[in-house]
Amino acid sequence: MSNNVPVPTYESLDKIYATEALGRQGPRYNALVEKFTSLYGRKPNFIARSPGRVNLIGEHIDYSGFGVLPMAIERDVIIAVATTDDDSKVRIANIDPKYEPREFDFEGKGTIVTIDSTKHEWSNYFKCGYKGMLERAENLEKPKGMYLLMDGTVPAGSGLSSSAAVVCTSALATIEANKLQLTKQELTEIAIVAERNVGVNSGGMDQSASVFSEQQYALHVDFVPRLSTRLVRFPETQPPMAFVIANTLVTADKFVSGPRNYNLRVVEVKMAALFLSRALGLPNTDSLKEVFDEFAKKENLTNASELEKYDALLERVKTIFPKDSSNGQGYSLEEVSDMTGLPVQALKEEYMTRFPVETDYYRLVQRTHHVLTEAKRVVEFEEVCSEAPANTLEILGSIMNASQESCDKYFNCSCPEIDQVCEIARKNGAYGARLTGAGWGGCTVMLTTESNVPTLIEAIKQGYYNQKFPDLSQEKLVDAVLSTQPGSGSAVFTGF
Ligand code: NG1
Ligand code: MG
Repeated sequence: MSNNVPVPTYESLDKIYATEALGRQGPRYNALVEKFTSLYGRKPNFIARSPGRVNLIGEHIDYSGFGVLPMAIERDVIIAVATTDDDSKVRIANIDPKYEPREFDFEGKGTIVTIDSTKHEWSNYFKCGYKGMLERAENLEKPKGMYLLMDGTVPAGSGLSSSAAVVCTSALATIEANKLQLTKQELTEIAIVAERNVGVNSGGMDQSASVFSEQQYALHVDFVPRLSTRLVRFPETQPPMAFVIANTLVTADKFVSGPRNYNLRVVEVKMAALFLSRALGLPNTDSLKEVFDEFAKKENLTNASELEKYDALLERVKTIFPKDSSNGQGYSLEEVSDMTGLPVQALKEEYMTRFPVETDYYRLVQRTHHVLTEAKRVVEFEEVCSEAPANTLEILGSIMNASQESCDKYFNCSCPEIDQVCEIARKNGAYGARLTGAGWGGCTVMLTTESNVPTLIEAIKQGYYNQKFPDLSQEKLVDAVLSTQPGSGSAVFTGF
């Protein structure tokens, strides 16, 4: 990958407008404008765009407050928008007929719009961005009416963050339609909180990657003390490196299975932090990042390297957890209550009411181990990127493989199909292979060389798709394995 692109410093949305030519995406935009015009009998005023992302390293640690390293992909959501002063209605249609057109009204300043998170409904994701933005625009008496047509190319439920791409695009469309003054930082922070309205207690990695990414770079995202991002250069390797994404085509819908997987993990890591802050004599917190920071302070490690701090805490937590009564399956809620000093009822109210969970045991030891080692791997990965030693590909690959193993063993967010694709990849020239995104299905990301991309893709077709999905159409197959370049973030296109 070439890395001679200047580092842009966008500060406000005034500068978000895309200046680059649309290149090979041009025909898609033209088709969207044409369909829009025939559907609504008017031309769009602008098109808002936000991409999906692939996470290179740092899985399931954003909601504990640790930094992550995703990059945007070319797949995205684009929404053509026309505004009207005649009403404050929103009419939204989708190029894909499987998503039926919807219409809703602005319900006034307090409510903005009702989102029924018990229903799995595509327009809810649009409503999230719309609602989040208008909640912020306190001075706006009456928002514009909107006509919208959406086209998305991020496969849903695949760990490439189609959801955040929709929410960020809808937030951006609402900003542009109502001429709101906001920075990228504010747009992202609002989109993060707004997406929780669909019922998933998500972290902030996806929205940050979608908004802030730049072509040719990975994006380091920090959440503490507040959201901040920096671009990370890929090392120039010999032979040149490339990433390939392969979708297992097992859809893991967090909306449906959240109480047993994603939302449960969020609760488990918070419980672990509550226990550790108490057991280590630190200020009371439910964030593992805060435990990490406070522990370093208490142990006088402020001058130690990040890696040394992780090692010290990892060593300490090895012996700090009590034995569980379930023979290694995890702690019962009563045991968690004893460990954290919070009554069962308080735990339920604080952590399981808005986002319900379903489980008998909470696996705090395993989750803590994953989060701390994974956060350490993010630091290691970036160090290797900046130092670019001779064996860069081997080291980055082994970090990715260690991440996969930890996701599987300690965070239990892999699945047999992911394991299988990773194994095929490693046997066919991938230095590293791991799940990306939430897991339990969805996509894998693999590190290989540019020249090995065709061989790797062919091996996955033969060894995985042809075996598991023999009837898959050529079109779907092309869609399932993608070689991708780091893409650019959110933008608004005008001039139609
Ligand atoms: P996916 O499922 O890929 O959109 C989710 C979360 C992220 C992060 C990853 C795991 C949402 C919107 N995103 O990503 O914040 O926690 O899982 O690293 O839920
Ligand atoms: Mg998502």
